[in-house]
Amino acid sequence: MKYLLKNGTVVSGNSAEKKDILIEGEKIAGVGVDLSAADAQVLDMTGKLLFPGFIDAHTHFDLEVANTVTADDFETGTRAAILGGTTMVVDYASQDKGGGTLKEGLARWHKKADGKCSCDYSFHMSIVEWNEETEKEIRDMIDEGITSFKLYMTYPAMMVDDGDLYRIIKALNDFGCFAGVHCENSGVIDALIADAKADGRFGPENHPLVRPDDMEAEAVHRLLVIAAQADAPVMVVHLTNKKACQEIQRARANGQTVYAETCPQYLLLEDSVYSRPDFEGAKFVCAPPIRKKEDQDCLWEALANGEIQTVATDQCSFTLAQKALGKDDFTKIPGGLPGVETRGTLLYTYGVREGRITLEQMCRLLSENAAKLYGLYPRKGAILPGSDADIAVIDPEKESVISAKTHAYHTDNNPFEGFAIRGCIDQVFLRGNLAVDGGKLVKEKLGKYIYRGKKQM
Ligand code: DUC
Ligand code: ZN
Repeated sequence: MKYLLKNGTVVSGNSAEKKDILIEGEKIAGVGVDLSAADAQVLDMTGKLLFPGFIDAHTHFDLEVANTVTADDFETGTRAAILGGTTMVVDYASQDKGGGTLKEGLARWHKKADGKCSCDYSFHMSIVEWNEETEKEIRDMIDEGITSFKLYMTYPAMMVDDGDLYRIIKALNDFGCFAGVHCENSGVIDALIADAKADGRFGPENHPLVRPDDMEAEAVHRLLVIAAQADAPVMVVHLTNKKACQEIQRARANGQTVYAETCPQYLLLEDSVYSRPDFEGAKFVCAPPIRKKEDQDCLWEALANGEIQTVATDQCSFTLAQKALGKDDFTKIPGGLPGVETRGTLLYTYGVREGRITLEQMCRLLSENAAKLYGLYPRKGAILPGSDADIAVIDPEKESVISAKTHAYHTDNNPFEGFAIRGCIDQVFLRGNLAVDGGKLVKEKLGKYIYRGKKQM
């Protein structure tokens, strides 16, 4: 199939210009002014914004959390993703503690995802145990197209100690790979939870109190000191607050390579959500927790000045019935929020429209930088001849309001309920296939597993 997209504003990381795009089969065949192709279907894109398909490099579909499984699996989750302009997700596969291998973890995640995805997909590999065998498996993972890894400094079933953090970060760098790290201080969180329970405090309003910004910043600091010792780059995932940002600034000032990711919930929601009546605060329980206005301001500034490289979602959805597992004890509330469907339109509405970031920065944050970090550029993350024809089309004139009544997730609540959206996803091309048209999913399950190379930034 050939498409000629005429007169849209084509956005890249450094320009937003009126151009035509010619799509042939799965690829972009040409980008320029006044293109023509006799046999192509012509689509008028006047007034529309055309971005390289968004990449969400932080999702959790079909994941067991707190004795339940996320409401969205790869089928429903990637449907929501592509409706939101996301043409590729990088989910987290995981090794099992107690002798599990990386290969077993990868096979398990392929089983969850293969044949079910409506957008392209890959995995990061979570390393939860480190030994000689695991180290040997890094090479196997690279052969399988996995070049990024995840490490946890909290969650007993996942976390590695500081010594292994050092060893793993160093070994990954020797292979030209790196890890994204969940930074929170596990021991202090446990102690604060014990204090809350001893005081008889069991409601969701306690969630942010037991996972304070200082303890995230402390973990970021420790990670970065360890990374300096290993002389290796590292990424801080789901960065939430000002003090943690300052730790990253400090490390960079010392010459370290540090990448950072944040998520829309940390840019747009405040910690007062945890005190909403009738257990509504449970909807927002995620780790790290949602912070304060001054933290939001700091994160927006860091997006605008390039200190944060990507906005992902940490998509991890649960129904209200699942959240109610923690009705009598907030520590039993499964942690996570949905987000893949609204990341692009929220960033456009509250970032670009409100003058906090430019269209070009939005492109870098949602697509280009993730493609470069995760070894996909310029196949993904770019609208260039030879790139996959993954294109997210925004109609800036269309408006909507986010609601659980109309969203595509397999869940009955949305953390951004009631948020006005100005600029909706109109069309989405996935490798040359028109998968979303007029905001509706018209082609499902076209997603392919994508083998990734090494980082390019
Ligand atoms: N945080 C969550 O809230 N859910 C899943 C994983 C994570 O890090
Ligand atoms: Zn996560």
